[in-house]
Amino acid sequence: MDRIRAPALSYQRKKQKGMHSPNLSCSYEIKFNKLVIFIMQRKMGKTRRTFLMELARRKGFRVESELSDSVTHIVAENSSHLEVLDWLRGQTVGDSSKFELLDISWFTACMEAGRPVDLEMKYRLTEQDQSPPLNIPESEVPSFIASKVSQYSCERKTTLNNYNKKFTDAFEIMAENYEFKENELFCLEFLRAASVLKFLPFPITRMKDIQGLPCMGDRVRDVIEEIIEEGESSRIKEVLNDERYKSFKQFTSVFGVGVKTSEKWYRAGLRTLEEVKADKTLKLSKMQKAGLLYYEDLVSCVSEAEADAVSLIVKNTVCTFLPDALVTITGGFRRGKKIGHDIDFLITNPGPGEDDELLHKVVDLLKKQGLLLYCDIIESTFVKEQLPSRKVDAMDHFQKCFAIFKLYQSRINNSSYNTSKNFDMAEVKDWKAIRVDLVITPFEQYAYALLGWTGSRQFGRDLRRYATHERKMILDNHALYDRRKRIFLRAGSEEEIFAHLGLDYVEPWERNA
Ligand code: DCT
Ligand code: MG
Repeated sequence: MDRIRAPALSYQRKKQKGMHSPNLSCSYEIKFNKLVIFIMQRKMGKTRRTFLMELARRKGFRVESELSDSVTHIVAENSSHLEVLDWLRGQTVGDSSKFELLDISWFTACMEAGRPVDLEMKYRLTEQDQSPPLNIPESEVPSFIASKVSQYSCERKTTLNNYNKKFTDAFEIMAENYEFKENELFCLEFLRAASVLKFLPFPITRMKDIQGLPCMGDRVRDVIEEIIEEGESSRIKEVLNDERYKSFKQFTSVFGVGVKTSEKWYRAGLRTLEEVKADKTLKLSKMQKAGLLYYEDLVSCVSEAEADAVSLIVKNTVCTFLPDALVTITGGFRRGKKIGHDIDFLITNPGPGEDDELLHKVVDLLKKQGLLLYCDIIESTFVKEQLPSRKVDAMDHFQKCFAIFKLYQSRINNSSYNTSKNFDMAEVKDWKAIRVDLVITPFEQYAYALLGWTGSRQFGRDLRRYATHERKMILDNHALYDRRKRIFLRAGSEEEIFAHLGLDYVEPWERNA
């Protein structure tokens, strides 16, 4: 028997190679007369449907392009029993109960077997399909109904417990590749899909598991399908082997290097960081020079113990000048992550009056103590009463400092730092370079700044998108503006901001979207 791959996969391969759709005028001998198949285009797309129909005909099945009373088996993909019945109600056929309603997995099994396979329960679309897939942990079942999953991550509670890492890692590689190509739309498509799968309370093992979920476009589904069927994705492998991706990945891992600089270096013929370092004609910014100088330390992750140690230094230094100041760790560490690429701090003064010089004083003292390897202070560009920014990824207007701290091992709790005098200290590097962001915010904007800087990035993007599209409001890291009432909505806490938006409160550790 000519064993074939699952049809979806062959379809993908053809699509990758840019092959044309098969010639439908060919006629094939019908081997299985007892059944007449109709494949629903809904949630499948025309090209895939055409391909599957052709495949089945080639295998000797009778497949109708139009739904008629002669059809016996209806095949649907990513559709529930209820959705198929709804669709059938709109068609001009007699009694719809005469059709066998089947999931695409039945069709796939037939194609693999080269003959019609039994209509086992697992292939049938039944009313029970409205309930979640069988592999969901019992305790999670009541809270999970795919069609109720919001397209906005701010309406989902996403902890760090990711059951679908192999898919979300793949999506993040796809997204990164599109980011390098400055294709924002496709990049966001994969980031949103990754965010939905991070929320799922079970690992997906079959296409049916993503049925009804938002943000599962064709490109995303193709990757999922391949990983389910083959354990890995050929697209991801292609990206990981792509010369441009590999170079951009290296370049953008340097502090101060973004897509624009990477593009410039790549166009200049540079491919690796060694080549960048060796090229004396390149004009590097101060930030990029520091990024290259401390590269090894900066690419190694920051641990929680290191974050605590830096936090102590920052708090002590700030309090020397403003004893009542509030210093808060934000970013991934506030969301409960155990490691990060940097440490983000928000600094605010709840007392009366502001000290515009605070950040400069803090930085000067840290420098004097030999604790700063690099710093770049950006002054505030905030203008009172200006409308929040509509740009989803725009930088905010706070005064801030992008720094590299010199963290001595001796300051880290439980460090394995060896204080023995037996070896020559001059030979040993007893510190680590650590990326730190210090952000100064006026107290009345603190709640908005905290919400924005806690992230995750995707959570923040969706909050802003939700505010714009669902509430006619504009949200950024400084304020929330109600466009209908034409007023700014004040908030003293994150809870109040969620309430203004009409959203249930989401705890920081549930924002890992
Ligand atoms: N953020 C922001 N404006 C910026 C930069 C960041 O509002 N100009 C938000 C988005 C997420 C949060 O601040 C922290 O940013 P990162 O440090 O980049 O992300 P992270 O979640 O802390 O992740 P990591 O662990 O990699 O640092
Ligand atoms: Mg961070």
